[in-house]
Amino acid sequence: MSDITSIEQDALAAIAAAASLDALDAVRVAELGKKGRVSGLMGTLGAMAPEERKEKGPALNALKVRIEEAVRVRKGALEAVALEAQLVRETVDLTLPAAPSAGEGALHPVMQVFEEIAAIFGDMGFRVAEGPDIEDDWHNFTALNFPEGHPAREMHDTFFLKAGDNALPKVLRTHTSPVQVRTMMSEKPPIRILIPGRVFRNDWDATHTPMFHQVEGLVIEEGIHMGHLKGCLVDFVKAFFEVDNVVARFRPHFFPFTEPSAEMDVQCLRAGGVVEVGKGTDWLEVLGCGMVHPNVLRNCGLDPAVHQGFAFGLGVDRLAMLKYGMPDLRPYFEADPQWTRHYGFSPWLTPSVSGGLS
Ligand code: 2NM
Repeated sequence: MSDITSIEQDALAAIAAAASLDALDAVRVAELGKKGRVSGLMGTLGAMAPEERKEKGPALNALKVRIEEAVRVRKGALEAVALEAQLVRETVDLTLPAAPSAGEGALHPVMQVFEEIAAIFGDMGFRVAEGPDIEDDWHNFTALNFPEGHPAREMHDTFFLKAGDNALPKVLRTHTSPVQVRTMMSEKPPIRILIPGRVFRNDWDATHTPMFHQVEGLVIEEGIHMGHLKGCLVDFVKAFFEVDNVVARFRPHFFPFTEPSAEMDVQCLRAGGVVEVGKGTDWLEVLGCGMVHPNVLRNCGLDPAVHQGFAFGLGVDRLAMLKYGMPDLRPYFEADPQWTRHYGFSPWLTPSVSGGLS
């Protein structure tokens, strides 16, 4: 019996002292392994008298079970410690500044202006909607009240895609308005959406690129009128140019999809190639707008006697040029890192009306 007691005390002390999983396994092998001490005692059972075996057999078995259990508990504790150490070792400090090599990227001014405009209209309850770059003729023109064969379709310098067999011809969208059409057809008013996106027109000179960026907006509700349009857009230019005293004027214009239609100018000062809004006596054209044409409402399944709306559209590339003093449009699409470093924005700073736009 004293063998059993001393082996047990010994083994439990060694198990408690094992500082690693390897050390613990060595103890386990020394006690319970084929050549271990407990196994050695088990081997002596065969030579014992039956009465002695009856007594020692169960006692030895119980010893084996207790040592096994002690090993299992110690193993769990050592594994927990190892896991804790690994978690500490592999911690990533998200508050550390990015490595210098990661600082090279910058947000393109067009993306910055997209974010600024979305922040302003987001505060007014608009949500962003998007749609495909490749559109069909119906969503890009017909639904928007461009008559078949009307010169306005050519005015847009449309890129027409080859029609497949039995397919209607597709176009690269010339404006983001087909997204408004899709939204009016799939959702019920009230609708307040802002549509940023790429648009395509076959035009290429110092101030035009065949791909450029637009933001359009649409509000559809009962009882919407020109007063809502005016209030909304004047608030927008104040927030966008970060000035309180903007003088705006609405010049009559023509768009097939709105009636009446207008272009909005803001008063500005032009000096030394820079434009300052809120000063001076010059005028700067900012956007096009109007009340959604009854034909467009009908084409989209709405009843003009019930629902009215206003819409607007602006060119983001040009507005970015004006706001951030970039003299030329062409470097926008040349991916020159020196230009991007100079004119780009930190991707970590999200524009907001309350926290500051730029
Ligand atoms: C502009 C100017 C004026 C416009 C109209 C619509 C729709 F779908 F509601 F008819 N979407 N966008 C619109 C109106 C766009 O861009 C210069």
